[in-house]
Amino acid sequence: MKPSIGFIGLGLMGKPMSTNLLKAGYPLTVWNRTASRADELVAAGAKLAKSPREVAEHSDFLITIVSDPPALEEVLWGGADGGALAGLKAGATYMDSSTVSPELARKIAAACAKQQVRFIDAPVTGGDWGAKKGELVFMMGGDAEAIKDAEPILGVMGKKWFHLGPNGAGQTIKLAMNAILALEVEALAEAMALVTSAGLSGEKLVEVLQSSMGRSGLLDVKSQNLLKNDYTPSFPMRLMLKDLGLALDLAKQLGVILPATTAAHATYAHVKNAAKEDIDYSGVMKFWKK
Ligand code: NA7
Repeated sequence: MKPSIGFIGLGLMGKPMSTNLLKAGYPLTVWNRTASRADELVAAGAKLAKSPREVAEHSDFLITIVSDPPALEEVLWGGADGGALAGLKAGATYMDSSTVSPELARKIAAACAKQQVRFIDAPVTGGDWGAKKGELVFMMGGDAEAIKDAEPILGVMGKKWFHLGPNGAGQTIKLAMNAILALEVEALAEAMALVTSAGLSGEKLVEVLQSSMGRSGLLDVKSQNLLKNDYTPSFPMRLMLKDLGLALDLAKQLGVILPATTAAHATYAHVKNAAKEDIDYSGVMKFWKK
């Protein structure tokens, strides 16, 4: 029999991930702060819980994917009934796919160990597009056996997973990865500002880029946003800014200087603070558009 899955956080990423689990036949209990986001899943057969703790009580395997560290702490330890961790049974597995600090991942791991719960930090990459297609990539920290046992569930939501070390390792690699993505897109926006200011078209720059060693899957996708001035969120800028902040916090703890990430953080923060709506992080191009 398939294990019962609990899912907390039905945002841009969580909704398609949980939908895929339901389609694959897993008994699913869900909770989201804004309850209406669960409507379609409930109509398709998921159970709606009244609190994160109630989700955990019904789960052999719990998954969370919420915005940031404060949101995750609220879900795990907050609320009138004490939060999700208090509801987890001994022998259960808990996997967090939010992007948070490695420090928080280790704090959760310690709390889970006291309850004989196996904890995996497993942030993802692939955007909402990868989530919908079940083609996410998981970066994982934790116990090898827990990860091995999770493979059938991972296979429903993703196409690849990497066991990177003990708890916190998944989050560390994810923060480094996102720093690269933010810097790549910021570099493209900067170069586009340069060529268009010189009277040349951005299309020409992209055409050359795509025939060069500088091309990348990411830039192939994001260059189209920049050319069309369309910043509909796939990975929202507010979350990329959060990740750059987490990467810089980690760098500070480790005594590593990240000059390019520091500069990119300031540019993204400037655009995010001026933006009136939720935009994709490729909207960093707005820095150069009045
Ligand atoms: P979204 O689409 O912004 O979704 C965020 C989710 O987190 C959504 O379900 C929110 O509930 C939930 N949330 C936010 N704050 C809280 C608090 N305080 N308590 C409970 N739940 C909360 O983000 P994505 O799905 O794109 O990304 C999720 C994570 O994956 C994030 O860490 C990324 O960096 C990677 P709401 O529906 O707003 O009530």
